[in-house]
Amino acid sequence: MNYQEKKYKSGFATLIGRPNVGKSTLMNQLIGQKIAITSDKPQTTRNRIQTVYTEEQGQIIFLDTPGIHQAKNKLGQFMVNIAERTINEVDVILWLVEPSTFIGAGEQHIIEKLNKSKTPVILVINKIDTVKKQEILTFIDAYRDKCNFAEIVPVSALKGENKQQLIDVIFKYLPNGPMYFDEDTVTDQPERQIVAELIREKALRLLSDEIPHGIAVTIERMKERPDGKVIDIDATIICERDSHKGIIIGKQGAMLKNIGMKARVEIENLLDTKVFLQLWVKVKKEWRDSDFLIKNYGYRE
Ligand code: GDP
Ligand code: K
Ligand code: MG
Repeated sequence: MNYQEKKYKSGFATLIGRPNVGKSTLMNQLIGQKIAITSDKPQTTRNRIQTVYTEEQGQIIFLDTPGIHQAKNKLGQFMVNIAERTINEVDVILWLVEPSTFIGAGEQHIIEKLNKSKTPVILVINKIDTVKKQEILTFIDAYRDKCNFAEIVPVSALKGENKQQLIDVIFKYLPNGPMYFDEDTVTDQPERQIVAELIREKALRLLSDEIPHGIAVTIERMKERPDGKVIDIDATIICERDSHKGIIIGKQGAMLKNIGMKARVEIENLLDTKVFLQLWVKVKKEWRDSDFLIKNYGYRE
């Protein structure tokens, strides 16, 4: 196909914003598939995750990043670096904000970064399902002058409200270009990585607040049985303290069993086959301050 003649458009769009504003939820909604895990805990997303949206008018490659926040350790610094670096590498930036007129230090920090960059910025006011319709204009007014926004689009990532409108707006800022990926490609994340992430998501969602920041998940084995009907998966949840290990396992193993059950359902969906999942828990003190262990647990740039 000659893409110049056909006016095919393609390019990169990055999602940025404070932790928990709904970046991963929005990306999953836009591509129509759950690739990035989500939860109500900050620092759920640790890697840069690339997904591909393909339709007749073109192809959008989305980059979901960890939120921009104050780093407290090496893992945190690694995450912030990823988020900040992508700003200048893409064709368009989607800056997600909460539906609020309050612009705090976190937003101010992002505004400074954006004003230094030449990339067009679409302000996405997310979670509009939580506010009254007539309030939306006041949020737009609060933000309008903060940056030279290319567009402002209110959406609900959770409900999919204004999804197509946002897609069309993104295409306006993409150059003519080739189809970079074939239409079956959805993500650059290896299956093993998504499986590990789905387990981490269930742990994040089920455990109390202080533990989730300190966990990682590794896959030791992922193997199809000879009959081709079941995949056996052995995975380990890494935590930082002995006391955390006890909580993750739970009374008579109840918590670990629940994490495993919920993760298995989604892994079976992803792999489209039956899964036998076995989970272990291991303590590695202060792994988040070790470059070696951060890499070892799958966080690579
Ligand atoms: P991220 O840290 O920016 O990637 O945020 P997540 O995608 O992990 O979402 C954080 C929390 O906000 C989750 O509990 C989501 O279910 C919730 N959330 C995301 N988008 C919406 C939305 O449009 N409406 C509502 N009500 N909740 C949302
Ligand atoms: K989150
Ligand atoms: Mg996220």
